[in-house]
Amino acid sequence: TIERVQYDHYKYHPLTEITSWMEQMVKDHPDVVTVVKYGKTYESRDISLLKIGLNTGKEKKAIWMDCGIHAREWIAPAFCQYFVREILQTYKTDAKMEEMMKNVDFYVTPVLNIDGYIYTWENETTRLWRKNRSPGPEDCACYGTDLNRNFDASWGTIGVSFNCCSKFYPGSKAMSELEIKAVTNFVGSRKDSFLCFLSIHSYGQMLLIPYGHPNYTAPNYDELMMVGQGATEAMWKVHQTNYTVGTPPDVLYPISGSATDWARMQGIPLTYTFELRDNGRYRFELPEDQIQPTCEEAYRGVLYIVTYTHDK
Ligand code: ING
Ligand code: ZN
Repeated sequence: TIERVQYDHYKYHPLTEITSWMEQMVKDHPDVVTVVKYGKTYESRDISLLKIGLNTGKEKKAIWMDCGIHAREWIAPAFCQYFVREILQTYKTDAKMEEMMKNVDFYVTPVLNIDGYIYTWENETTRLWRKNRSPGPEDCACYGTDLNRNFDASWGTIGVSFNCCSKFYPGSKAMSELEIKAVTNFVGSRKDSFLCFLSIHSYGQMLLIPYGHPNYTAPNYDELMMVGQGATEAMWKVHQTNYTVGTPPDVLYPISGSATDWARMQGIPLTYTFELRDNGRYRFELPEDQIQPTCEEAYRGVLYIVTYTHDK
């Protein structure tokens, strides 16, 4: 008999392995998981998500999670994969998770910035690449747009640099990038079904709520803060890791054009950016022995938000 080797969730994986893992998830759970290709990257690779939920024949609500919008934040794709494994294991024995899987579809993109992610796997000199890999404007020799500055949300107004060599280059215009067109088309065309939009980054141990622009306040600011506090308390209980909740201008720096600001502006009520471990020691090169504890605590935080959203 052939014994299938277990996927090691506590290592970082190159894109080819993540892609075969996604296909394996569909084979292992054909009634619950499907792969949806919803766009192409600049280098013509497919952008795919896993749609996860129990088929009830009824119309379902939706929850969004993207990981790896920034190439070097390797813990983020690792978390998306851990999250998928956990919910697929839990719903069979846990009545609450089963209920949520009946009412909600989870749309999980393990790696959004695929070209950038592959580039960070090339060699040591490219390991800390952040942006995608589209060429800059004609008069510029540099590559890449910061995908988390390219959304149509006060685009280009704060926390960006129009030097196309900068890490924070927002692109030539809002939604100029294929990766962002893919997300905004997919989510925008079913925005009334999305209850919650989560975007996973590292590092800094923060839970960021909209808006990134200091001039705007979300209409449900109090709710976002309250649920965020609950999530960070749940995360603290796992390994006593501190996470700070707040808007980017209050706890980090002001920004424009982010995914979660765009999603909140679309009317999705609960949108959060997770900044996973660590606090600055290893930064984007979080050692593999921290993958498990980081995922365990982040899972509790996500579950807190998802449960609140579902029960509301
Ligand atoms: N940090 C985020 C960034 O895009 C952020 C911080 C995200 C601020 C979303 C506001 C909204 O700069 C990292 N590490 O990418
Ligand atoms: Zn990031």
